[in-house]
Amino acid sequence: MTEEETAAAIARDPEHVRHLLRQMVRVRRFEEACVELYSATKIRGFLHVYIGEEAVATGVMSVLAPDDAVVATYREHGHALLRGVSANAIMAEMYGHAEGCCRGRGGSMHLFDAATRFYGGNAIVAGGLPLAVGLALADKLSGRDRVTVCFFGEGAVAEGEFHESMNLAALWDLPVLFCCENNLYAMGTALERSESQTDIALKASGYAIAAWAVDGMDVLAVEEAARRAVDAVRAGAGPHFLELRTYRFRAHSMFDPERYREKAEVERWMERDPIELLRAALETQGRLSADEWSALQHEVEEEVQAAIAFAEAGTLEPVEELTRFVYSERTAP
Ligand SMILES: Cc1ncc(C[n+]2csc(CCOP(=O)(O)OP(=O)(O)O)c2C)c(N)n1
Ligand SMILES: [Mg+2]
Repeated sequence: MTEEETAAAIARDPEHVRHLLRQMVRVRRFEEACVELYSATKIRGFLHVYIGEEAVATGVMSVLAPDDAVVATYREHGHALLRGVSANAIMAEMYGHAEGCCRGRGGSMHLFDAATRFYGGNAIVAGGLPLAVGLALADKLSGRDRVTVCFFGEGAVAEGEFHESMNLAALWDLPVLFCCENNLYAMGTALERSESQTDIALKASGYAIAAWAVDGMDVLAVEEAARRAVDAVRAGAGPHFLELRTYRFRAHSMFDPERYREKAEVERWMERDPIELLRAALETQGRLSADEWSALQHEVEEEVQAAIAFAEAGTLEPVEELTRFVYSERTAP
């Protein structure tokens, strides 16, 4: 967005824009704490953080209705939090504790919550796409007025599932919004080293899906694009596709020495930190005082610390229960 457009959006509803800032800070602080807890071996297994990409999930999630469905990847702690899964239930899940949103069976990569229609947490690259298409197909066949939003990385476009999902969503005219989080890298592979066509929105257009690219570091631009797309999907205009251009500031996971990109590149992107951009814009417009900013940070910190305390006080499932909820308890007649 231009400076004028940003100023106009802030003037229209400063309270809402502060809310978006708070949401991004919640995701950032929650994950910074996860990184510390991982180093302290409180959280085990894999951990992929979304730091730098917060504007994407925040802007999109802001325009969804409670009844809509969300499908995400293994980089999904923020998506779960923004969808309304409590920080307590997520942190306890990260600890593998029974009080977690999947009773400790999912962990970082498989957060799931039926109550908020949050369908994961999917560790398989592109694995969420056919799931989203199926959810949207079910809604269409049942005549339900709901939208399914599917987040996935640009690495997913190299998978057959991506192409099959695009084709069927378009062919069957399904109420699904695809959100490609294009952070330019799939683990250590740069997009231009794996794809002959790096314009991802164009790939979706090739399947006759309305698609466009958005500045994924600008939460107001993301929200505006998402509103336009979700409104169209809800109105029956078929699947839509957003390519959200973003960047992860941290390594792919906790096991990544980052030998595939230059520090200078990371630093250049960090100059467009989505949180700093919005905070600066609010301050320039006189809509965020120093006191309001520190109160916001303090409240977020309290939420995160309470979640850690909740997870610390959690319990492990008894060994006898380990296969419960993993396989169906119903036996064939
Ligand atoms: C089908 C499949 N192949 C390989 C992997 C290993 N893997 C995990 S993450 C990843 C990179 C995915 O990159 P992208 O889709 O761009 O998402 P990002 O991590 O950048 O958010 C790969 C190859 C996997 N999980 N699933
Ligand atoms: Mg990527």
